[in-house]
Amino acid sequence: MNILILGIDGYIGWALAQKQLYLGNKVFGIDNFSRRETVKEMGSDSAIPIETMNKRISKIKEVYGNRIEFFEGDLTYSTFANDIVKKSCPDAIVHLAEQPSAPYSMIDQKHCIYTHQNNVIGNLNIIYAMKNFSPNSHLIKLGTMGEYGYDPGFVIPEGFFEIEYLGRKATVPYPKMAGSWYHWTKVHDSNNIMFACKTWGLKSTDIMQGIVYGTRLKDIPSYIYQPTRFDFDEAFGTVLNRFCSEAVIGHDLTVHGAGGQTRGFLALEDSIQCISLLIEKPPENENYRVVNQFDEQYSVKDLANKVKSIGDKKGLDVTIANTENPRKEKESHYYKADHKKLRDLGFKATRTIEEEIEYVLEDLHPHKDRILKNKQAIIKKIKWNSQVSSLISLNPSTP
Ligand code: USQ
Repeated sequence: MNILILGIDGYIGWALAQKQLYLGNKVFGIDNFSRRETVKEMGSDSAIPIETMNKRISKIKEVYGNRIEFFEGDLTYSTFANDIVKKSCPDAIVHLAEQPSAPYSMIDQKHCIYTHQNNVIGNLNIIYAMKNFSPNSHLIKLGTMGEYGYDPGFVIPEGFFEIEYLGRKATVPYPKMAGSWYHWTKVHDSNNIMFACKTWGLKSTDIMQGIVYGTRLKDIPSYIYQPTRFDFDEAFGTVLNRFCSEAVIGHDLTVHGAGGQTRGFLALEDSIQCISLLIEKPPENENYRVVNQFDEQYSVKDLANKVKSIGDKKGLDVTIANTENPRKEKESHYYKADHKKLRDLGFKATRTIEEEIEYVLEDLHPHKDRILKNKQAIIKKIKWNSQVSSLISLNPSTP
């Protein structure tokens, strides 16, 4: 199969590319390197060292020959989106090329607008490129569980649910109640994709993914596997990856408020497993399929306690600090979401979260100095309710 990975240089993209090559597929990848730039803007760097794309690709070619091709470019330019879709003749397009950070989108007006332009316009360009040049491809789009919101008060279904109103029943999309500008861009993308599937008969799986953590991929031998990036700064580090990085350098685990926020979580390995399953098994009886992609739910407090108990056993002497929550979130909330479809397709978690935390702590240990060097980037400075105005750039490149 030809797999086009948009955002191949990112945390998930680089791991997915290697898995797809390992499975025997041909990979076309694009990236504009904005993640490297925005993490630098946060005063940080990947804890695990990563190579330049040139080096990444030449090492990959030593193993897999010409089964990989890379193109640098920006999806907000429609000609680039068209060219890459024409060149790759993709069976599946995996769209990971978006600005992925909620805090980053909340910095100020400029970062909010950049996130919208990059995500919403890039996604529309891909939809149009598919319609015009590859209408039979399967678009696998990375959305987020955060599209639904976190405190709707009842169980979150997978995309659609049946309601009864004034005596009539209908199946409708579940209402979206996102909690950051970033999460809203994913809602806009979902609506646009749903409309394109309905109107033009395109085929897509919209993944509502939970929070991803971890460093490893099981199947690929370590002499072939090239590590993916691992962020811990306030914008691009997700909560469990941050807690592990904090534990390794003896920094307090930064639990927001009482840590009562609950989310669905999944290991990097399992995110790749799920996306690979979706590539293999496109939707059959529907054009627009929504899956909730996570393994288990945990509260932030549960995760901090797990990292403390595993870290302490390794002699790290982990401390937990409840800090003021910079976000607009409830202290605690009811949270339960369906996640059956991927299990029905064959998904089974590779490891327990405890095993994964142990591996992350082990993998970060040799790079402790890299985390210490950028320690100031851990501290939260971005607040949901204190936007400062700044000049708006309407240039769709990184701010
Ligand atoms: N949190 C802490 N301490 C920290 C960092 C975060 O208590 O040091 C808390 C946050 O307040 C929040 C929870 O942990 O309640 C999750 O925060 P996060 O930064 O790990 O996750 P989030 O901002 O929701 O976004 C991440 C990814 C995003 C993805 C999303 C999936 O950055 O790309 O879409 O997870 S989900 O959360 O299910 O929407």
